[in-house]
Amino acid sequence: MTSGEDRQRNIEVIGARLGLGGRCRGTAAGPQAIRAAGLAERLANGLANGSALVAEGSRRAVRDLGDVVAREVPRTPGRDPGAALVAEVERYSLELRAAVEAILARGALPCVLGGDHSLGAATQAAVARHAASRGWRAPGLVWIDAHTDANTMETTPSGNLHGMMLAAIHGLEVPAFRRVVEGGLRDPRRTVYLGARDIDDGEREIVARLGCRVIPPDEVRALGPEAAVAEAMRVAGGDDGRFSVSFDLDSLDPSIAPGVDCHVPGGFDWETARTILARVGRNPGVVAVEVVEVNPSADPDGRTARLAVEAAALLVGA
Ligand SMILES: [Mn+2]
Repeated sequence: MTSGEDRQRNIEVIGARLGLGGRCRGTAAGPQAIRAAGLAERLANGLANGSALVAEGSRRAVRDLGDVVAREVPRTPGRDPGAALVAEVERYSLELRAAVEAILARGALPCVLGGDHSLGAATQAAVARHAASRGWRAPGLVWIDAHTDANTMETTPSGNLHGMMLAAIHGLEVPAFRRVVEGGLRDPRRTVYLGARDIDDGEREIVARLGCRVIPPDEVRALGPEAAVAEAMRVAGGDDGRFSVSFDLDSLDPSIAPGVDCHVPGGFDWETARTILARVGRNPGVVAVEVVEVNPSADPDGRTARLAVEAAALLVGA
């Protein structure tokens, strides 16, 4: 990895207009809400202010590719979401995976806006597939979330696919993501969860068996955010330093970020999250960024979307 080169990567934003994997469909409008809250302006200002450090002519550009759009299909009530929904999530995920792989092939930094977290199968598989095409090992993963998203169809209490994509990406069988993760599996020993505090019993067993590192909010508070994120990046970075990062707004406390799909008390305050996000964004090993689960229907004053803007900007180093 050549850090100087990596820090000058252009940024390509892509929206995942997807809500099929969640409890409600409101997150499909997340990308538009993040843009409306000023993402382009924040990125432009952040990069302009940092440009004194960068040689003239090498300023990083930002390009917004628009959205990858899921079709509306009905969900079957109960634990099995139904064949139609599973088929659409698979079709959608393959389209998004190709789009993220194309960004990586251009040498740019993908910034994926969501959208329900099932989109992570596509983003994270794309990262590993791109790495394989370069002869690199699969990068690690820093997953900032109230949840571990590691259920399978056998363990899920809800049947919602946004809670299963990391089981698939770590090699467990989840039919909706079987094709999506082909060639794109990740090494669970390089996956670190920051902020997980709502973990189902079956998931807890899976995450422990896989060997993922879980740093719950209490441990982040005990270590301090600087030390916690340093540990997360050390484990995820492995020998080569490369990792991707996924930021679910529900990692924040619902009192400051109400506009999400699943509200879990006891989350990060903004100062803690800001410290973590800024530290990640300064690491030259970051290969892809996701900011997900913004639900505008639960965010009437737009405060969660504004935090998502700030999170995205910090994660891409702007
Ligand atoms: Mn979550």
